[in-house]
Amino acid sequence: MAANFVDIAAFGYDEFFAASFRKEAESGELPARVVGHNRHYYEICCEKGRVSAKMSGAIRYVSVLKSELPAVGDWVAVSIRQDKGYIRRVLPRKNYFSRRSAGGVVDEQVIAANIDTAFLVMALDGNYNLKRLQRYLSIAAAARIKPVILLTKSDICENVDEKIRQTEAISEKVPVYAVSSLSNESFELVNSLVRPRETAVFVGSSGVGKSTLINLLLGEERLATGKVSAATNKGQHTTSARELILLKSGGIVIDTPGMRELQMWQDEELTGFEQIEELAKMCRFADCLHETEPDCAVKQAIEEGTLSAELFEMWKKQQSETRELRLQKEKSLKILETRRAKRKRGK
Ligand SMILES: Nc1nc2c(ncn2[C@@H]2O[C@H](COP(=O)(O)OP(=O)(O)OP(=O)(O)O)[C@@H](O)[C@H]2O)c(=O)[nH]1
Ligand SMILES: [Mg+2]
Ligand SMILES: [Zn+2]
Repeated sequence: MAANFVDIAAFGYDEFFAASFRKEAESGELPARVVGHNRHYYEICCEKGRVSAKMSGAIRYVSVLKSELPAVGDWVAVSIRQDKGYIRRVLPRKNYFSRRSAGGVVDEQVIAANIDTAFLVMALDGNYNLKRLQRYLSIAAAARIKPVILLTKSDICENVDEKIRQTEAISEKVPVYAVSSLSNESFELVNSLVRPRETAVFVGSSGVGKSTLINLLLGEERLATGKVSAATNKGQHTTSARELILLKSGGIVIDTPGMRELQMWQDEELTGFEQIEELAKMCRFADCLHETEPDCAVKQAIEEGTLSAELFEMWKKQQSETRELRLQKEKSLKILETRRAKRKRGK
């Protein structure tokens, strides 16, 4: 354990977390931020430095949902004994980026907690896919996290401006930037988007250049970066765990492993479809499904070419996925609540 005193405010500790820490603090406990974890240990930073920590039995016992366990970016209360940390409690989160994790029971997996900016990273090669981006935008909106779209590998794309326009067309007011890890301007740009004591998470498919960008910000090859096999365009994930890193500029970034599939968990909110919502107000029927109803303003706009048919298809797909997810979630929560009740009764 590093002996020097660390100022945890540099990691983003503020009055919001301090207030909830004080409320239940027991003697000997310290506030700490989770900066990494693997199967067995968490890595945390507290005023005493960086420490390996384990979850206390109590947390494991009371946590029924995966999302109740500590995640990277969380503030936690720890007690430290012989240079080892024990995480006693997860402090309430300001927000978190999560996805649905499949298994026996549908559960929620927290990707990163307490985030100011989510960089939605998509490469300007075969990875470019507006449907996927739409999904990331919906997750960020539902989580109340400010998104910024980074289109990477601009150096190998021939129609960057066109791609920016297409992206802006589905993302409304969200800023869109094309970047290349080879360019100094991109460094300046991304660096300016991560302000001191603010936390930015990088999310996106494997191989889009998340770790390469973070290395650029760090000014060193600290994170491993990888090659995507051109033959399959699959490659293996280079980054295997989430990690929180303090930049020299004072900003805080979280690297995440590429996600193959991303499904929403938090209260679904469809964004980027404002145009459709506006049009729907002008349909003859308030509950118009925009299918075969007469005087449907949405269908009419598609015919007139003022609404993109593609955007409408995306909206329909997300609507039905949202409905299905809501049902599955209700079912899973019931199972999990039963489990929680049984534990409380000591079974
Ligand atoms: N041409 C070009 N290649 C890039 C750029 N950024 C990253 N790459 C390459 O893309 C590959 C993948 O980069 P990574 O940074 O490992 O991607 P990642 O998003 O961290 O991937 P995972 O860790 O698997 O999620 C590497 O071979 C990089 O050199 C870029 O701006 N331009
Ligand atoms: Mg990586
Ligand atoms: Zn309609």
